[in-house]
Amino acid sequence: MTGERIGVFGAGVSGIGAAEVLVAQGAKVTLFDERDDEKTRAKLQGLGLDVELALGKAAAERLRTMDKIVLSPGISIFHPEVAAAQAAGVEVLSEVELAYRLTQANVIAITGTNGKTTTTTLVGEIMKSLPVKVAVGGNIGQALSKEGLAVGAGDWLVAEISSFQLESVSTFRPHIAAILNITPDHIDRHKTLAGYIAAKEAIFRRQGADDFLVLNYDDETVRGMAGKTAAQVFFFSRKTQLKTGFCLDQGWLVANLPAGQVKIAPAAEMKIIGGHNVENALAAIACTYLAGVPVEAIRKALAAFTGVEHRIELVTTIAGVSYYNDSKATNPESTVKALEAFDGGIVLLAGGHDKMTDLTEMMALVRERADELILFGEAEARFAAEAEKAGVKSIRRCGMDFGAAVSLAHELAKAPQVVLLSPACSSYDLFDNYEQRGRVFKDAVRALAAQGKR
Ligand code: UMA
Repeated sequence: MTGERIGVFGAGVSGIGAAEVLVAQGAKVTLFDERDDEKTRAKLQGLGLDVELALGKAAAERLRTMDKIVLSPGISIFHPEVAAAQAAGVEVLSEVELAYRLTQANVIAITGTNGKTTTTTLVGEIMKSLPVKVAVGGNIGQALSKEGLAVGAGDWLVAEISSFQLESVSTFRPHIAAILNITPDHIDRHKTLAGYIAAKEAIFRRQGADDFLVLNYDDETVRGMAGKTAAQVFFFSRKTQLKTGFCLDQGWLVANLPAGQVKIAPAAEMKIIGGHNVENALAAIACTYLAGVPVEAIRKALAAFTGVEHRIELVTTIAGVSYYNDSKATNPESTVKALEAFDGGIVLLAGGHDKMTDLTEMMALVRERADELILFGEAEARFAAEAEKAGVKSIRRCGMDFGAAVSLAHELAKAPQVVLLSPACSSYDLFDNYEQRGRVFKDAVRALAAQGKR
């Protein structure tokens, strides 16, 4: 791309990463963003990148004068200026396609509606036991093009891939791809469920007989993709004993292969909990086993993995009570997932900025699985009323005092109960973001642990 005029559209994480990489390759880069305000301008100028800035709605018209456009995931291929440029013969590629064209490393790519980040992180952790370099990036929050240049031939690039990023790929061919599950999502962007599925399928569209495709046998849509690929398919299943594939057998995560069974790890050794995490672990095991990681190394990395920060993350155990940080749960659906991960005995911390969501399903599960519901933040009154309506046993309110809520949970919880922060609300009433809320929770829990009161 040396000397080419490349327009990078979107000056977020993805676009800034792509611009950096392209400048280093000797391209003439114009960085487009439809936002044009002082803050954006100052931020972009402060990066010190050797790029031309084209900010504002009108500037986007110049996209059609570029040789190529690298598209950030948040921008649709149906964007009028992108469509116009394409019609004018300009090649449009996603930032993931750019990453693939530039990297020398072997690629493992993971997609699905849910569980992508946990599985990608776990795959990265397991791959790090190999004596080569491993980089992790993509939808997980790092520009894949930058990560892809940090690793070389014989190394591995582990990529979390969203449907957005698969919209404009043309040569992308991961050596190992995994599809975890598909439920309707991002329909506003892809127009139909079929459009969303078609975007996801681009992850394996160019794979060949030397490549591997890992599919969830328990998900009918995903299972059906086996008939659409040239790659070698390996299924994983939490629910079915597969003749060939990765599944559970008498408490062990196993690989049933033509040559016989390989026992990988006892499920009880896993620190990440819940049925969905068994699926994530099986997918990660399949990817890494196929990449050649020795069984002992997979077992060790899996046993050490405490999950992704802020997603049912085990913080510590105090006097037999385990504390989990699920601050990423900013809606009731996510909190339902967390509640389902435990059989019962939950001391639940919930509340925050009220998004006026429907709490019916969540509160029914709170009644079933939580011994205590401790509420905080702006949503407290509505949550308390809904909980009462659902027949939740014990409801306590701490107002705007998050610290008091954590202390109360600590006071009330007795082993084998667990304390779970899974707010079902956004954090903006008391915190900058959910990450800060999670960190404040973890600090408070660790301070209580250090006091050694119980
Ligand atoms: N912009 C325009 N015009 C538009 C839309 C956006 O100019 O029509 C500009 C915005 O003003 C902004 C920039 O584009 O400055 C933002 O680009 P972006 O939305 O692609 O965001 P990035 O910061 O580049 O982050 C993206 C992914 N975001 C999305 O897919 C929406 C991140 O995934 C990803 O981690 C990052 O690249 C690095 O690869 C986030 C996400 O929400 C986590 N993903 C979705 C999901 O998981 O459901 C798919």
